[in-house]
Amino acid sequence: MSNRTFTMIKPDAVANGHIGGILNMITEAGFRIVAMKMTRLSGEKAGEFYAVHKERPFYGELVEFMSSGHIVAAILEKDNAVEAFRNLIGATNPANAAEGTIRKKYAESIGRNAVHGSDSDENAEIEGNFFFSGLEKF
Ligand code: DAT
Ligand code: MG
Repeated sequence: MSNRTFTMIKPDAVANGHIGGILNMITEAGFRIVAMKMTRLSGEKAGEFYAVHKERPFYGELVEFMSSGHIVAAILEKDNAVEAFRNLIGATNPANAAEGTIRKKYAESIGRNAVHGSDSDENAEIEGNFFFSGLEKF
């Protein structure tokens, strides 16, 4: 088990002014921010990032949404980071997200759900490398 994961604050949460609130929940939960940047994905880049979902019915909507505005990408560090961060963000659908989770507090819907969190150590590495060079993540 690795001690790093990757997150994005999604366009809905950025547009609604929740960057500060979400970063506060992340640091209060004991994660160290290793690397962070605010940027915007083109449709092509969003499609590449979510390529694993390309056969799913919501793929087009997902790519359009994720390229609709700015995002904040970050690499986070904590013991058992992937699982600990998935617990902090809560269920994909905010209607099912537990009290105290980021999605319970900030997500608008299953599609506009405020944050991304990697689902495995392997994907955390791949996704972190998608946004950050080696020099940016020490
Ligand atoms: P998660 O982000 O919790 O890992 P996922 O990997 O299954 O969820 O899906 C990636 C994103 O795709 C998710 O955060 C929001 C969107 N999505 C998933 N299921 C959806 C659905 N049924 N309708 C619309 N968007 C959906
Ligand atoms: Mg996922």
